[in-house]
Amino acid sequence: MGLWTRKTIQELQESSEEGGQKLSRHLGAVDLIFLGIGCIVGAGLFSITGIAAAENAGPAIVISFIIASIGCAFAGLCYSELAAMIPIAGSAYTFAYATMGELMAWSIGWTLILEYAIGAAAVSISWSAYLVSLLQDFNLQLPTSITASPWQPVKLVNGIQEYGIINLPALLIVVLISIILIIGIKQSAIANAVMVVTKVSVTLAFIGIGYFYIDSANYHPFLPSNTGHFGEFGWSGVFRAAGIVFFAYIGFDAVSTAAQETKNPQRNMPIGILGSLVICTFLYVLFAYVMTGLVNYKDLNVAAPAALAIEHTPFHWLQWLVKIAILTGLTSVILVLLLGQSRIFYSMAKDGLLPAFFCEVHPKLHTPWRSNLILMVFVGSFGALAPLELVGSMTSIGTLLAFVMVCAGVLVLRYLEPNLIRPFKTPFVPWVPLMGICVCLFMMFFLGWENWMRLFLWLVIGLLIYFYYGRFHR
Ligand code: ALA
Repeated sequence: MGLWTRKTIQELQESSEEGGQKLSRHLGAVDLIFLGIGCIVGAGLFSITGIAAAENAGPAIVISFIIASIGCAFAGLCYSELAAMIPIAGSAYTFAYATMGELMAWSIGWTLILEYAIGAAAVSISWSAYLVSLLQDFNLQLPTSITASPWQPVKLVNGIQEYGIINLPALLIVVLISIILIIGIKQSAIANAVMVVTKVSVTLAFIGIGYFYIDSANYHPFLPSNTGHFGEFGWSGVFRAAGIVFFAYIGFDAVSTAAQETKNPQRNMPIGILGSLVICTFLYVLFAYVMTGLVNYKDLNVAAPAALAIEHTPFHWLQWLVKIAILTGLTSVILVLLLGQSRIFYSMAKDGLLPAFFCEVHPKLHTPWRSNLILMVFVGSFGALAPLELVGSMTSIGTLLAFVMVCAGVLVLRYLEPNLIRPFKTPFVPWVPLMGICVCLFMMFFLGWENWMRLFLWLVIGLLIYFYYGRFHR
């Protein structure tokens, strides 16, 4: 047993079906596309787009969305190959165990915390902003001190900037969802479909209505010139914004965790992963185009920019409907991210890399309740105290690293086990995985050194835990 010990695909399949818990294959391609969109459309579109347009790219944010989608398409093809071949919940962590060994699997599992847990915190901050904005429509004004982080500037109506003390609504939604997860929730395909239809309808309505009120003056300049600082407008800004709005695409990889429950994963996994990506790319580009056409990009640095954009149409009454739909959509994303995180912790604890209480299932509720409680405290604290930009960028850089490893995993496994049956093959290997690695690294590079430092620190903490704990308990 060494750092590079790999689990064979057969071992992974056997351990996933231990105890006779075999999941039934009932999901089809359309279900997977709904699942994908359910996890994907959220804070990235409804909040982060505005911030990235205001600070990095201007209206050229639409180009950033296209660049991010290209990286995701390459990674999506690699996810499809591994998910069809290793159809087990655990996502990139499990793939890494099969391809690059224990140390890499641990590192990826550790990195996935940035994607799922920190990602959930980011979405909770966006949720809070939309709640505050909705309450304002009903003349209920919550003070900034309890609705924003101490590091998040909030622009008041009179133009004054204020900082908060704690973001209570963000904390509240994390607590509520954690309680639901502990009690046990069976997310039916129908409930998910309803939320997706609501979210997509609102997005389409925003695009359809907003299009007619675009002020073309807002597109000049389309690509504002660089301020002299790397990543602030100009092309470096467009690329940095691509790394930031990459957040909006996160979630298509969560489709791969449903591989075990999918009929004919060989055909349906790629359709689910890539189909949801294509639909979201289409929606995102149009949404960003309309948003930056309605509001001058300089004014979009608010946490609820879609609401601000609607104020620029005569349909003010639509605002609260749109906000309720966005709140529902964001709730589903937080739920799926927290659920996914507890599943990944569960797999890691089962392998002994994390303490056993992470996979302890409540005898009556049948949920990993301790894991959910710990996550509630961790994610809740980030939601309550961190600014959206910080957690959003950390989520993006962590997820990009996981995608790089998944692309590399395809190459490694093709080399080590060329004869394995691959129900779905990534086309043009090695080029597609290599392009995936390059585009994701490229976006990571533009996220700036502060985020690299945070990622580095995070990995160092992870390695310390592995060398002082995981290695002895696996
Ligand atoms: N893609 C998800 C969102 O934007 C995480 O909220």
